[in-house]
Amino acid sequence: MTDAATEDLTDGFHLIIDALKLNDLSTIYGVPGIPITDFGRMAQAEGIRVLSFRHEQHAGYAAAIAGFLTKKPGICLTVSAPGFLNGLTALAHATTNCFPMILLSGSSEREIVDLQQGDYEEMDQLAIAKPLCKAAFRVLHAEDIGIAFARAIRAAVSGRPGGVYLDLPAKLFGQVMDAAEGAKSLVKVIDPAPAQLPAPASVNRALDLLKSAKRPLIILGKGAAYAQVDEDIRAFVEKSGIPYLPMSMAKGLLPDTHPQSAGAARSLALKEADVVVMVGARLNWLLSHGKGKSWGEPGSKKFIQIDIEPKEMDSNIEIAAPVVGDIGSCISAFLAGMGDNWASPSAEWTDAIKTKVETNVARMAPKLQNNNVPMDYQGALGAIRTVIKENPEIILVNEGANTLDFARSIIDMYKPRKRLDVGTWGVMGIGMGQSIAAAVETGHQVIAIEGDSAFGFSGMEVETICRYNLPICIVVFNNNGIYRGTDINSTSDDVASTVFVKDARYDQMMAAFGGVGVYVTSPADLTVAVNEAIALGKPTLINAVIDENAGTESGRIGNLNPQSVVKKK
Ligand code: ADP
Ligand code: TPW
Ligand code: MG
Repeated sequence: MTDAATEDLTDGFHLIIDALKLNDLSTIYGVPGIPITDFGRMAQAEGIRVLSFRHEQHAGYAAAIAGFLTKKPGICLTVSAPGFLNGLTALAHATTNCFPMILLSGSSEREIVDLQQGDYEEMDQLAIAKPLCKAAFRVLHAEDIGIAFARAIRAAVSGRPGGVYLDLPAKLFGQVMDAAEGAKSLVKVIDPAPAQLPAPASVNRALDLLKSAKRPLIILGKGAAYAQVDEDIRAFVEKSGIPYLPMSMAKGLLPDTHPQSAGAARSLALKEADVVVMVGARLNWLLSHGKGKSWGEPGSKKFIQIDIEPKEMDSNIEIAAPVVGDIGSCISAFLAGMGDNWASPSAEWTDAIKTKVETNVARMAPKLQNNNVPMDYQGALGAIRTVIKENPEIILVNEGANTLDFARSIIDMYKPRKRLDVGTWGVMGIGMGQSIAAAVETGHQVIAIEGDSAFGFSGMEVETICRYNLPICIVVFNNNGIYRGTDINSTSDDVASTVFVKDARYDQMMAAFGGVGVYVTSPADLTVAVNEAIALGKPTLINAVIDENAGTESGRIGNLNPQSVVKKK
């Protein structure tokens, strides 16, 4: 029992803390205020790590990525109405990305909210959260706190993981109950994410199809990284002899330098494959919905899909062999079913991919070694690529447009769950939240490679990073704007809408809070600065000056911009 007012009594505050602790949820990311300020203090006093942010959205992104990294729901804590709304973007992001997260939010008095009588921060938060998450609950009575947390935890991590909202009205915190009864009301969730075994017939169907393939391909997605069955995934890929493509956050599940990686021959692999095995990856926009030019001739391929969510099957195109279950169970069933004499694909196919990989890697190599001033993306990222190669434990956080696309293809990852980025939505603003949670949850050094625009979305959290003295090195790729710093507006005195203050000194923001700020203009100096940051393990921001002509509009996805038929002035 915790330290309540009297020995025999407990209250909502303490029951919530006890429910979290009982379920090994030991970190809260949030912003304090009415009605949760004292709750944060008490949680801290009871041994929960309470990390205060400067804005709820970033606390939410931290909780979401903590969920991805740990397979336990990341906890975000917000105040009512405006704080809740600030946290909601991250809750929706967690749900979209299949990351387990619980948004705990204080709320105003039910009676006043429901009669719309204008309470302090009045809002019907439960109704607003519902469409944006997997499940949403409200607790009105202290004796229901145990069950409410059990339901929230189970909803977040079982099946397809996602975001859960738990509404905590102000009155709940102070509700008193008998301490022994309270303790009994708590639930330690047993087997929160039960194994979901695939039907044997579905595995056989998939393996028969795979056996018949002439040009098979495996695509690993962030669901495969989330599953934390790294050895089995590796065994499956290696035993099959099939080339594989990692989606962005699945990079490093096998080292990007693995001989079966088709990463540098992506276009060829997608176009020519005849059977594709999707492992924890959706056929959404990131894979052109499984159709279109990048996938070669229409009808030229069949799909095997491993996913825990049955409704994912046939979402965009027909899935010839759906395998529904958790990835650990599915992959071990595949391994068992493949036996010891599985025939690798023909050398004709694997050599074609290998040759393409080698050609593309060789073509890129000299560009990555250039020492141009001002820097281009290849020179700057070539420098960081080497640092990551020498320090594969480092977690890389990455956002921006060109900064994202170039870093994803240039920087090899060597270990699972080391690359964290904008995810399914391509959202800007995840940078500092993800960096903070990555450092807090793993204790590893973090390097955040940030477009100057991307960084701005969460830049104030450098104070949070300094306050907790976290080993985070932010590298701002400063090209004076969104995509490029060169746009001109010739119709008024306002600068073009994609252009920022030229030569801004982001490094001074870090220095303002006691961290290390560095200004670099060459790849050689960038290498020195990043290595010094790692050696020091202190908050560092490197302002890396990038040629403002270097990028392209929207990076690699410029084709998604709608076109006007009206001629530009
Ligand atoms: P990516 O963006 O890397 O392509 P997605 O987020 O689109 O990956 O897809 C991840 C998929 O993985 C989701 O469809 C989700 O249901 C699935 N998934 C997540 N965790 C598991 C798991 N443990 N077992 C099986 N499937 C999972
Ligand atoms: C929440 C739209 C996509 S990429 C980007 C924006 C604003 C910034 C690109 O510039 P940056 O990178 O970061 O300087 P670089 O290297 O190309 O110059 N709001 C949200 N999410 C998205 N995706 C946007 C806006 C966007
Ligand atoms: Mg930029």
